[in-house]
Amino acid sequence: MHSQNKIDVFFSSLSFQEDELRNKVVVVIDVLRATSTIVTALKNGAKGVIPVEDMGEASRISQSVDSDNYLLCGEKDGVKIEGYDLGNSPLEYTPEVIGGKTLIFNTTNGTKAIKKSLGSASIYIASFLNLNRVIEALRDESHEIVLLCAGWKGRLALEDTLLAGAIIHNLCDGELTEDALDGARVAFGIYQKYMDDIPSVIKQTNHASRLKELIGLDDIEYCCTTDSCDLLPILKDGIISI
Ligand code: 3SL
Repeated sequence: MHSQNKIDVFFSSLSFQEDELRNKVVVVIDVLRATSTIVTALKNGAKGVIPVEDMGEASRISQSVDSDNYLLCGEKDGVKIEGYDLGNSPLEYTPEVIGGKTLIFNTTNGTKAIKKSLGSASIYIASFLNLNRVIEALRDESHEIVLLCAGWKGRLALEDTLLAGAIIHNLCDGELTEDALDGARVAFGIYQKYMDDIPSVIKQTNHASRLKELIGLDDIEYCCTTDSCDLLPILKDGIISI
């Protein structure tokens, strides 16, 4: 089992400096919805996902590639960006639509968190959908681990904290040691409080309420499904793939 004092949790992309990630393995978490969408896209046959910082970077890349093989995807404040092929609903990313394509992916918080992790040793993409696979990969990890919750515009997001807590809870077999870091203790404690009722707690989070107004409940229910995707997306050379 990985030593718990080497696991930290950052609760938003604004709560750390890039150089704090050097030589660490970063697990990026954006349950609603960016990392759930990335995991789904790769499960359904996307060739790769290029995370971008903003609309400028997305349009620069899309202008330099063959449009038959690439799709421009993402959202701003939960809504598909005008002119993009797809938004950020994982349910849109079916094999028929994205099979064999490389996705240029631009989201409000999730892809920014990934981009901010570029100086780390490795970057893994986590969601409830691939929870078990992420845990397996971390069990033998020799680097220090940072669970990076994308949050929402610099604020904590409870659904991300719950997934960070679930990862820690599994890695330590339900027993946190006394020397665990503060971030790990907080995520672990919140997960322990709600662990028997994760989907209903997530449906009541701030971001779920925003999404419910915009698109209903389907995406939220889907993103709470545990272990439906047995894969570990990893970022290498600017592209996330499996
Ligand atoms: O912030 C993000 O990266 C998105 O996942 C937010 S949303 O769920 O598309 O609103």
